[in-house]
Amino acid sequence: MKRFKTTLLAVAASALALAAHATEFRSADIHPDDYPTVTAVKFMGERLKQLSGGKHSIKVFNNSALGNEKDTIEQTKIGALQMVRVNIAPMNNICPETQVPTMPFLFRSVEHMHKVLDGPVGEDILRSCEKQGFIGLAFYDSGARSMFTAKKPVRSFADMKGLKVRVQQSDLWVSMIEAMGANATPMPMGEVYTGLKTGLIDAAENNYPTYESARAFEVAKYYSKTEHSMAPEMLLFSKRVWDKLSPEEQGWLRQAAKESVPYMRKQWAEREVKSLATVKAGGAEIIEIDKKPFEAAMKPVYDKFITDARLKDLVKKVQDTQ
Ligand code: GTR
Repeated sequence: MKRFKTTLLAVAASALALAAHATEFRSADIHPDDYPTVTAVKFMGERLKQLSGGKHSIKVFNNSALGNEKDTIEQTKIGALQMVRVNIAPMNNICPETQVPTMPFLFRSVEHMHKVLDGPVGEDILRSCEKQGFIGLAFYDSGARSMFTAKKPVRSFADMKGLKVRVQQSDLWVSMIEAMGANATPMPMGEVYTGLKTGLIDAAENNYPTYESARAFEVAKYYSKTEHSMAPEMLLFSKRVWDKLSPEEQGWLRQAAKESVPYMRKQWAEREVKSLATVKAGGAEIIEIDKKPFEAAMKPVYDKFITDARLKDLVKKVQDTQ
């Protein structure tokens, strides 16, 4: 009997030890269940489970369940949250190097963007957020962002004048919109639909999948293809939590994140096509627009934000990437 009890105790103790080490990392996202950023992090979680022999997994809290992007970035920094998927824009004020891939009209094509972000410049930018408390695990696609308006269509650069445009919470983004002659109002994505509907804002800008999934096309049916920025998405891990993990565990996380990138890109390409069809069927008017005056107006933005030698060098490296 005594021996049986001892064995039971030993089993219970080892189960407890296992439980203490098995971790379900929590990751935040603002998007709905079927959005490519959400499905990609779920895929990463599956790979992590396999690589760690069932020890680690990821639970995605999407639909802004844990707050807007700015809030969840803060939670990740203090380690209350282990991981977050956000656009690069709300990192602009925190980690200056993230301004580079956000810059207007910097990437010439999706291929150019992939080449830069998959190479040493991308690595450098991911690593640059470490001193601010974030381990940059990966970049995800976010297509090109364009302007959409509720009442009056933007058919030329001059039509931007005086428009109240919602922007992401980034000084660089405010400046970009002001350089277009409009007024910028920073606010979380979750407030855009109501803002457009009530007339608090006249316009916002985003890629097709978010224009579609946020139902913005229902309240702002003019989508003008300015394609002014290809600011990518970022996958960030809390450095506070990271530093407590073993090199082996860190390796699993890095590998699983890396493997989720091609998965995400495939989902993204498909979603862009699907979203465009959905918004068109929903009554959106897709407007072709001369992008040259927009591009020409961006010089003051570069002068204001790409100020030191390091940022200038990174921009040059992007431009020189063939
Ligand atoms: C989306 C992006 C989100 C968020 C949103 C926004 O394209 O995926 O992370 O940044 O835009 O405009 O706030």
